[in-house]
Order: sequence, then structure tokens, then C-alpha cells
Amino acid sequence: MAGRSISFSHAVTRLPGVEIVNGLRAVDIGNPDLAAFRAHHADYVDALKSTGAAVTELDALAGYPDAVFVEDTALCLPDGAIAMRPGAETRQGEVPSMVEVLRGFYEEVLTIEAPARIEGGDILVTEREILVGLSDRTDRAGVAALQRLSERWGYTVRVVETPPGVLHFKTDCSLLDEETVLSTGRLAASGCFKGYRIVETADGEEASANAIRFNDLVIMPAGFPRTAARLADSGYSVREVGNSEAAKLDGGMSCLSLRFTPPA
Ligand code: CIR
Repeated sequence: MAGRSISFSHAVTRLPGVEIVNGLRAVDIGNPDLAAFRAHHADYVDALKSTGAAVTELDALAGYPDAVFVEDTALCLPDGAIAMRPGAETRQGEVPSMVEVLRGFYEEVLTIEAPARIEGGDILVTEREILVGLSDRTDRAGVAALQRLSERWGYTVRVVETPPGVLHFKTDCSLLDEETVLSTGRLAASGCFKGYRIVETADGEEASANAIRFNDLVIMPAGFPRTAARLADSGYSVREVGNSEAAKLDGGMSCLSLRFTPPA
């Protein structure tokens, strides 16, 4: 049976709303087109469902342009959920509504307390450990808080560095299976994946590193044919989803969902 780090029964997503044009971005390359974003989002949700997952599809959250990127608000583990405390202050108000949703699946939702800061995009959960990348959004206090909260379930947290100028740790990597990661060359060169098998993104296709393994599928952004071919050649079933609009706000495949199997 596939491991708990790649096999999930549930996902939560949130529709992009009209305020998406006010979303945060490191570099302004133009506003996302809402209709195109929604079409990509629908395709993404369809991909999740095609693996058998039950997807809770939330409406856009008024006042929070980046709320479509639900991953940053919580970490869902098989044993329990932990509400994040985003480093982006304009995103902290997204958390309470997600906690409400998660209370429908988990008896208790633990919380990261101020002033610690940590976002889900910096957290890679593998079969054997939790890697957390320090970034502009995630600090050492956030990592320490996550460590304290998750050790009750037997997890080991390992702190790593997000490459300079990169929004989140997982902007540059993804889990492909229990022992394999997809990574940009620059992140792999840091040595943080020692002990894992690594499939590197093709040169010039670094933006394809943010993919997700969700049950039988690797869901990756469309438009990166050489990386897609590498993944297919390595035996993965690949489904490509348009990401041009989310990418204008530094978003990718992992950001758009919480993926989990609630405790029985
Ligand atoms: C932000 O800057 O917070 C959003 N525009 C993008 C968040 C992407 N989330 C992720 O990588 N997990």
C-alpha cells in the first residue's frame, strides 16, 4: 500500500475570487485573469477527484486575495492538524476559517502561537520526516513550534534553507514517492535531500518543481515538457494542469490544496 506521505482520501481547495488581482507577488508581471484561473482551478480539482479523493471546495474568502493558496494556512498530518501562522501578515486572517473547516475532520486543531511564523509552502512531509525551509515567511520560532507540536505524533522536524529569492521551500521541490523528490538543481545542490532519490527539473524548467504526488498521479504545471518526460520515463503517471495565472502570484500545484486522510 502506498505510504501516508503520498496517499490521501481528502483534499480542501478554495476558489479564486475577484480580489485575486490584489494577490501578493514578488515581481509584478501582470494580474491573473480570473476566468483562466478558475478554468485551471477546475481542472486541478478534477485531477484530485480522478484519484478517488473527496474534495471540499470552499468559496472565495472576501478580503483575502491569496486565500486560494490554502496550503499555507494549515498542515494536515494523519494524526492531527496544525494551523499555521503565515509570515505574510495580510494572510494571517485566512487561518480561522480554515480551522473551522478542519474541525469537521479532526477532533482538535493545534495552533502555532505568535510571534512564531510558518507557512505550509515551506513544509515538505516525507515518509520519514518533516523538512521545513527557513524563508521570508517561516522563521526559526515557527520551526520550533512545529517541532514541539508534531513530536507527540512521532515526527522528526529537520530545518533546511529555502534558496535565496525563492518564496517557499516547496517552490523548488516536491515529494514524488516515499523516497524520491523532484527538485531544482539549485536546491538539490544544497545537499538537503541526502538519502533521497532525486529527479531534477530540466534546465530552464525550474518552475515545474512545485508539483504534487496525490495518490496515483503526479500533478504538475503545464508547459514543462522536458521535466514531464523525465517524470514519465521514471514511471510516474503525470497529469499537467495550467498554472499560468497562479504563477503570476508565485503559486503552484501544492499551494492550491490541503491533502490529508482524516483519523479514523
Ligand atoms: C503569497 O505570496 O503568499 C501568494 N501570492 C502565493 C502563495 C503560494 N503558496 C505556496 O507556495 N504554498
